Amino acid sequence: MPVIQPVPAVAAAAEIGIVHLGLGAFHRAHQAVYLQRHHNRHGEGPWGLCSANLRSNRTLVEQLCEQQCRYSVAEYRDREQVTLREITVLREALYAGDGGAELEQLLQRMADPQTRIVTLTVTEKGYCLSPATGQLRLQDPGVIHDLAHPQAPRTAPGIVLEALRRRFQAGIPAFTVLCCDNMPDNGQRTRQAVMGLAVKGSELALWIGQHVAFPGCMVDRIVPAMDAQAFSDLQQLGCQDPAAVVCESFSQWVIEDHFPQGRPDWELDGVQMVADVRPFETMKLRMLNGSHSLLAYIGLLAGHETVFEAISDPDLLLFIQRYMAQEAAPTLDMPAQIDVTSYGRDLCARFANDSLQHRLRQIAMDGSQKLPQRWLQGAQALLEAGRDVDCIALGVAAWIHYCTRPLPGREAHVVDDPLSATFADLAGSLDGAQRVDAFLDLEQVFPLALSARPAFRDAVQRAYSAIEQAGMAAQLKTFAAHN
Ligand code: CS2
Repeated sequence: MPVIQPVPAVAAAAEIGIVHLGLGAFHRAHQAVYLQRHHNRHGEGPWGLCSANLRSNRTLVEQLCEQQCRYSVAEYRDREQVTLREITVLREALYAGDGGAELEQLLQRMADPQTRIVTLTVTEKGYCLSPATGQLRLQDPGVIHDLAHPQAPRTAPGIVLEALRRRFQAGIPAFTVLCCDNMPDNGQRTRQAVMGLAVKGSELALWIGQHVAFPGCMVDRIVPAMDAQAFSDLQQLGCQDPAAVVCESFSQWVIEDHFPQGRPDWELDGVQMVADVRPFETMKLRMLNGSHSLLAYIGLLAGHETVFEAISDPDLLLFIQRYMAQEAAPTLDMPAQIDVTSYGRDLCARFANDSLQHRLRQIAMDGSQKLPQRWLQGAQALLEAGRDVDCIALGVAAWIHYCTRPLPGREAHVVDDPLSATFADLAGSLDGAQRVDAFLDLEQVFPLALSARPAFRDAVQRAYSAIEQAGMAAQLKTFAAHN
């Protein structure tokens, strides 16, 4: 039976102090829940939330507006134990996708002196950076547009820059920018994207350099995309909310404590406020997200659909355990109180939560944007230390198969990735070892320092042809036999 969390009567009005870009399921089930806890303690206060979708899902914004921005979050510990929360801290939902008046409303909200923090979950590709190097991609159509029309921006960094320009010109103190996407050094990357769009050496650029804080943070909660099954499960619980989200009960947020304009006292709501977030971020990216991406490509090639199914495959479980112990953990440098082995054990238990339909295809999306921080930076460190990268090599080979060949036993599938046209070209003109070579030469994805290493190239080539010849399931058995 669900436990329904009552909303305290004080939780009525709050001034909007935080504007969020990217009103997806993750934001609704993570940041908004932390802010709700804060709101439940304080009631009225300066930290109400305004969240905006920049491009997709206008319908969700309309639904939220119809229901006074209230919605439900169902947190599943397992099939039996679920907590249903009502979120009321969202004060305003906006859609800026059509530019014009709607974008103007968002920019005004961001430029309002009450707004002191701007947070973002716009996915890795939303920052228009090269995933391998972190440099702004000057050939990106959104970047070209925003450089030419900075006051009518389309990209997330362009919107942040224009809002900051308005504050600068009006003499309003800057807001703090908090990136909540799964990127390495995500605060610095966001800074790089915003500064990359500003005119170099301009007064605005200097002001941003001096006054805008871009703390980094690590966010963690498994939030599958909503589907018919999830909505029907919610109906069983008596919840008919079209804006509802489902997620696991686990949640973690580690934030670099650098908010010159103030912040909610998040540490009282379970947030870890730290001086340096990078070890936590790297651990999460390589252990959790790295395993997720392995489960996605390898699992899909082995015939699985969901994370639960994939981790229930004993050979794949062994493979993931080996990856964590031999290819992720050795690359981490954690504070003494963090036990990486038990962190890994807990992750496997979270992946085995059978009440979530977490589709491998959801994770497989945008691989070109995800692989550098999840696998490749770690692979480079391993090779430099003279260690093997067999698990990562199998992952890369599986990714190339996934991007270029139909999945066994299924209809041709759509590869959802900003580089999908490039993948299709490579698949159309090259085969076997040449195809693998061409993928490894994609500089946006593979840093030169890694792709130039024969040991890495050979390991991926071997894994690619082994999958081609024997199939993924057999390949996993070989791994299991050598464990
Ligand atoms: C997943 C993440 O879709 C993905 O790529 O790896 O969304 C993952 O579920 C979250 O980072 C968990 O915190």
